[in-house]
Amino acid sequence: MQKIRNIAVIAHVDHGKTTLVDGLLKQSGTFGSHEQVNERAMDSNALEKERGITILSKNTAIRYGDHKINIIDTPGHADFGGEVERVLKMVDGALLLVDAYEGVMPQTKFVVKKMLGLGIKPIVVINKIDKPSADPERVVDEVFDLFVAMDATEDQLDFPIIYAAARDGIAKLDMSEPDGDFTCMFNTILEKVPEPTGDAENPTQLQVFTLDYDNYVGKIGIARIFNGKIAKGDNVLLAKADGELVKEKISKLIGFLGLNRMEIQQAEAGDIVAIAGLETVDVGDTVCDPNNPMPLDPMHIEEPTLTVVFSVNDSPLAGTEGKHVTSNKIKERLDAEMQTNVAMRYETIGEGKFKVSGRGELQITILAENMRRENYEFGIGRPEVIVKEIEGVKCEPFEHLVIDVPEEFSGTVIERLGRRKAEMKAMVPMGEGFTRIEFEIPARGLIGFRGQFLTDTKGEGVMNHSFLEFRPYSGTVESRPYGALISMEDGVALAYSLFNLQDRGVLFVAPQAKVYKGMIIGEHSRSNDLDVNPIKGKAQSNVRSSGADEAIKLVPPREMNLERALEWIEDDELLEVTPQNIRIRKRYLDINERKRHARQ
Ligand SMILES: Nc1nc2c(ncn2[C@@H]2O[C@H](COP(=O)(O)OP(=O)(O)OP(=O)(O)O)[C@@H](O)[C@H]2O)c(=O)[nH]1
Ligand SMILES: [Mg+2]
Repeated sequence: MQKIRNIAVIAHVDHGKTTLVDGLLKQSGTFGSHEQVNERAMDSNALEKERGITILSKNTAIRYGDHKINIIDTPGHADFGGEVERVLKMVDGALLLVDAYEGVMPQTKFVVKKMLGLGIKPIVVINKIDKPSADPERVVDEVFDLFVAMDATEDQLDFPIIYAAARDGIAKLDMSEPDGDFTCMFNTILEKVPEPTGDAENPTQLQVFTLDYDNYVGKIGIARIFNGKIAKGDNVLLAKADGELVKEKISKLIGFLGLNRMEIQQAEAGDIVAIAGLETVDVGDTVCDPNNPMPLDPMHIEEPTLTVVFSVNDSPLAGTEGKHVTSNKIKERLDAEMQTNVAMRYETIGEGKFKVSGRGELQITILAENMRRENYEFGIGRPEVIVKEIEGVKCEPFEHLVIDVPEEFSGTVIERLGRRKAEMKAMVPMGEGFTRIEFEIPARGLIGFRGQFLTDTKGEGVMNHSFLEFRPYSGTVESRPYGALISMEDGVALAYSLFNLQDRGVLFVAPQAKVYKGMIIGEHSRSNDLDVNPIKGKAQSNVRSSGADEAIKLVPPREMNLERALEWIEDDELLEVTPQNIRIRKRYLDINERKRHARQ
C-alpha cells in the first residue's frame, strides 16, 4: 500500500493558504526544474486570480520522499465556511495558518471550532513572520487561548508550531533559529499527521465531498477512499442522503499530482481521487461496493442565510448589451450552478423571477459576476436575510464581526453599528494606533455597512465577519441614510448637466453614459429621493460646442461595482447587470407608479 498523508490547509481569509501550497509544491520536488509554479497556482479560475481570493477548495498531491501528501487548499472567506467543514472530514490533519500580525480572526475561530470538533490535531503555522509588525509569540498565545476556550483536548493543545514566511519559502520551528526552507514543515506533516485508517481489503467506501463539472465527462465527484479499492469501469452503488441506492458505473478515474490531473486505472483506501460517470452524484454520497453497501453518514450542508431575487432585465436598455436575456436562459444557468454548488439553491417565484439563496453576499455576487462574463443580462434585487421560526420564535442570522480601525474612528464606528443593532463584545489596542473591536450583529445590520464603514474610516478600516447562529429577530435596523438622484429623462448624460448636479450628492455616471427614466445616477446628499435631468444641454445657445463641454471640471463618478451597488440599494431598487455595465435603477421606473407604490 502507498504511504499517504491527507491534509487540509485552513485559515482566515488572506492569511496565506494558497501561497503556502505554492511553497509545498515547489519545495517538494514534485516538479521538474523546467516546470514553473505560478504565484497562487491553485487559484486557477479567472475570478480567483482577479480578486486574489480562493473561491473553491482544490486538491493537489505532492511526493515527498516515499510519501504522497494529498493537500486540499480551502477558501478563507466566511461565505464558504460550509465547504471547509466538509473538507475537514476528508483529511487526517490540518495546517492551521494564522497571520503573525492579525492573529485570530472570525474565520480562524470558525475553522478551529470545526476542526477541534472533528478530533483533528492541527499543525499551527504562524505565517508572514516577515511583516515588520509581526508579533508571532502574541499570536501563538491567542491561538492557545482560542483552543482552550473551545474545549480542545490535552492532545490538541499540544500542537506543533511552525513559523513561516510562506511567500518567501521560509519556515522554522523556533523564532530564535535562522530561517530554513520547508523541510521542517514536510517532516512535521509526516511525523504528526496520522496515517489514513481503512483497509484496501474491506468493501469499497468512498465519500464525495466536492463536485466539479467537465464538458467532456460531465459531473465529477472528488472523493476520499475510506475503504477498499476503486477502478475504472467498476459497477458501484451510490448511497444518497435519503438512503436510496442508485446503480452507477465509474467511467473514469482521475488522480492528482502537482497541478496536473491524470487518468488512472485504480486507487485504494487512504487516497483522494476524482471520479466521473456518476450521473446522480451529490456531495455527501457514498460510493459503495454493490455486494456489500455500507453508506457513510451524510454530510451536513450549511443552510443559506441570504436571498437575492434574479429577474429578467426589463429596463429600456434590455437586450442591447447581453446575449442571454430570457427567463429560460437564466433558469438554465441557475440549474447548472446548482448542479455543483451545494451551498446554493433557488426557486422560481413568478414570471421571470428567481429567488436565489446562499451563504452570503460574496457567494451570490460571484455567481452574478460569472454570469455577466458569460454574456448574461439580468436584474438583481437587494439581498435579504432568511428569517425562520425556531420553536415558535422568529429568528434571523447573526454574525461575529471584528473590525480594526485607527483609534480616532472607533467612536464613529461604534455609534454607527449601535444603530444597526450590533452589540460590542470586546475592544483591544492592536499597536500602531489601531484598535480591534468585536461585535455580534444581526446579518441584516451588515447589509450596506461596508461602504459606510470605508467612508467613516477614510478607507483605513478593515472588517471581517462570519456566521454565528440564528437568534431571535432583533427589530428594525436603520437603512441607507441618503436618498437617490433619479434620472427623469431617457438619453445620454451630458457633462453640462452633471456639472450642475454634482453639488446635490455623489454621482455614479460619467458624461455619455446611457440613462433612462427611473435610473439612479447618484446618491443624494439628503435623505429623500430627487428626480433630476442629467441630459440637459447648455440653454443659452443652440450651437453645441463639444470643446466647451470638455472644459467643465467634473468630479470623477463613484465606481459602483457589483458588490458596492448591491450593498447600496434599498428594497425599491434593483441592479441592471449586463456584460458591460452595472446600472442602479428604481424597481418602478415611472415616476407616478413609484409614488403610488411608495404610498402603499
Ligand atoms: N508578507 C507576507 N505576505 C504573504 C505571505 N504569504 C502570503 N502573503 C500574501 O498574502 C496575500 C494572501 O495570500 P493567499 O495565499 O492568497 O491567502 P489565502 O489564505 O489563500 O487567501 P484566501 O484563499 O482568499 O482565503 C497575498 O498577497 C500573499 O502574497 C508571507 O509569508 N509574508
Ligand atoms: Mg487561497
